Amino acid sequence: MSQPIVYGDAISTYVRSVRLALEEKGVAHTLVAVDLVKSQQLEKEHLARHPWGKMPAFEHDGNSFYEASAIMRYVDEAFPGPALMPATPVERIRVNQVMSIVDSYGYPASITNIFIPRVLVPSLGGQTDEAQVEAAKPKAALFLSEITRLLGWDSYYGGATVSLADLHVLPVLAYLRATPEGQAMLAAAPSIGAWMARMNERSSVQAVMPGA
Ligand SMILES: N[C@@H](CCC(=O)N[C@@H](CS)C(=O)NCC(=O)O)C(=O)O
Repeated sequence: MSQPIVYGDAISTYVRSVRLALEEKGVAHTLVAVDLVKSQQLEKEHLARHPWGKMPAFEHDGNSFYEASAIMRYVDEAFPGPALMPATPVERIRVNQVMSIVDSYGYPASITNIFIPRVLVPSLGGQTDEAQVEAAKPKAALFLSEITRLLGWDSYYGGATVSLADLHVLPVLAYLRATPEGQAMLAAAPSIGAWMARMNERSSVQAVMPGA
């Protein structure tokens, strides 16, 4: 089997989730840089890999794919190493549900509408759209309350072991926590704080998200 290639920027949450899955499986991979800040995802070369102009794109054994959740499931199924999906249907639906919540609600609220305007835009010399952030706060709070409820008292979304859902949620929460709004929300979610601390000890997280 050839070494997989991830096309994207190391700062992207979705690129991070895919790379976390590869690290958890112990799969060496190549990261080909596509600069998010320079909008290289919209250049012709990357649009050939991902016609929607997003990252990551992924190549393995002559096949090309995009969509982070699909790539993560492929990584889990195509490579040996610890299973990143639990065994039973009721455990698996929780993992799938959490991944879908991230894609449909968590990322737009936390990253598109809070982290980017609050942190990224000012770091590039722009101004935060306060109305955009304000409008997203209830949705980010609902995201947090739902992922808190779904984790319950378990160590991971996979139950006793780490799962694709854990790897999908973490990069989003790490950026949400980097905003004052997210910090306030997370201060009221101690079980998620403990889960984040547990996740941050993993070598995969230290490799992919250093200093997160
Ligand atoms: N549905 C895509 C979403 C990927 C996505 O939104 N990636 C962000 C970076 S974290 C991106 O490419 N943003 C660039 C843009 O929106 O122009 C997936 O699951 O892979």
